[in-house]
Amino acid sequence: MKANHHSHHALHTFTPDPMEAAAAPDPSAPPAVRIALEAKATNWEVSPGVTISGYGYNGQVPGPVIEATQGEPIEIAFTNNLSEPTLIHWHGLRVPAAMDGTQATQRPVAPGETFVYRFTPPDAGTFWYHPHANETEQLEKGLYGAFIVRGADEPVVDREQILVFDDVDADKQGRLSKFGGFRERHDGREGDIRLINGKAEPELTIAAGQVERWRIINASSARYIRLSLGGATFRIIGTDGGLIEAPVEATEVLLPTADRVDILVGPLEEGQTLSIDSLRYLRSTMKVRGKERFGTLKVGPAKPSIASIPSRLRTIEPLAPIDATPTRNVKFSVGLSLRNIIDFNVNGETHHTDKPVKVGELQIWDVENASLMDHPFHLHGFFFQVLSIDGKAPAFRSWEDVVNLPPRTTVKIAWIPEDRPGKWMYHCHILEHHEAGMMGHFDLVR
Ligand SMILES: [Cu+2]
Repeated sequence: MKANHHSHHALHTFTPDPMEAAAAPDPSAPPAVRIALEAKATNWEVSPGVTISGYGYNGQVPGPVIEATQGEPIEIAFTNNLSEPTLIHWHGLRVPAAMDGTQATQRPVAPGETFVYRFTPPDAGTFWYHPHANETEQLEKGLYGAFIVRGADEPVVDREQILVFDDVDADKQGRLSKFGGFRERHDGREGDIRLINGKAEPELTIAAGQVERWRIINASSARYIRLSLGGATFRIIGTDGGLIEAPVEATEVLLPTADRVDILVGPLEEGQTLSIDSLRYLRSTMKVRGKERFGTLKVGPAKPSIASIPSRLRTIEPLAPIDATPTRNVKFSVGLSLRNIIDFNVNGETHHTDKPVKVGELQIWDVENASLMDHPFHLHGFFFQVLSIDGKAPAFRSWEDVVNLPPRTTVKIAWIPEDRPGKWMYHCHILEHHEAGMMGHFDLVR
């Protein structure tokens, strides 16, 4: 069927935005991939006998993996069968503003309503989707899923695994702890049930001698994953915005909340058992966490390998020199207040309204963390390059939509606002900090 023969307009219950015309499929484009997604109450078994009464997309946690092809239109008919409003943000995808799925760009989808998201993913990479309404509760209850976009020229591996990390704060029966205590508002919500793909500390397998691509997503509300595979060396090949220029060997990698990384695992030797851990990471929380296990990797009998990893994966042209003069300063801070006890601010205010950005004008932002805690900075809808962290270049060049802001540190980023005008935002991706106001809105104007 041709893309212009869609009959899905009848499902459109949201008053069309003028922006939406820009998002309509090109009639000459190939047929869209069509997906139906439903949010509903879901009983989610994290381990035998421990079931969380939460939410799921299509009755599962994580939601179904959405697979798309770079440059091919996709259409997602989303139905809300929860008892509360929700909407879906396509995290990391460079979509038109009207499709970004925030309350700045659309009215939340009310219970019983359907909204059709349409866009064409321009980049190959590992992305994810999650609500952008009452998100502290909706994500914790299980609303999140992987969104994979495949390019034409990907490294050849023996097998791919998608690993979505999360943690849940619930008791031994799976009853979710009460939301919103002081520690939770300060630290963000962390839990002692540690999950990969919705299961507590699962056992994964790999064949000896083979090389797998693991696409890893940190979907937790607040927890930082300092990933280690029992000290084994792996190769980083991609970050938020797809492949990096060349594989980078590592024994650990830090994923703040919402971050992604693609790694090559293997070749390993038969009989090895590796612990999939998050190493001790201090981000100035009230509760300190040491090394904790998320899963186990068992190496099975050897199988032949067809893996072929080029030494050069991609070219990423630098957008600006390391010492480029900032065009804007964005300051994250935490302060005490009479009203909220603790305020999470951007440029001195909660839910900051920032100056407009003009299409095509190179943005150089000094993003300063003036507080004593880490915050993961997330920019909606655009990739940026990290030019420097307190004046020092990062270990390798990459495209990102999340970068950690360590305490008392300034991260200089560069990005190009392409011609996708509308309402955009950036925020701390510790969900409780975002909810408390650590965010900025801005208009992208022509
Ligand atoms: Cu934060």
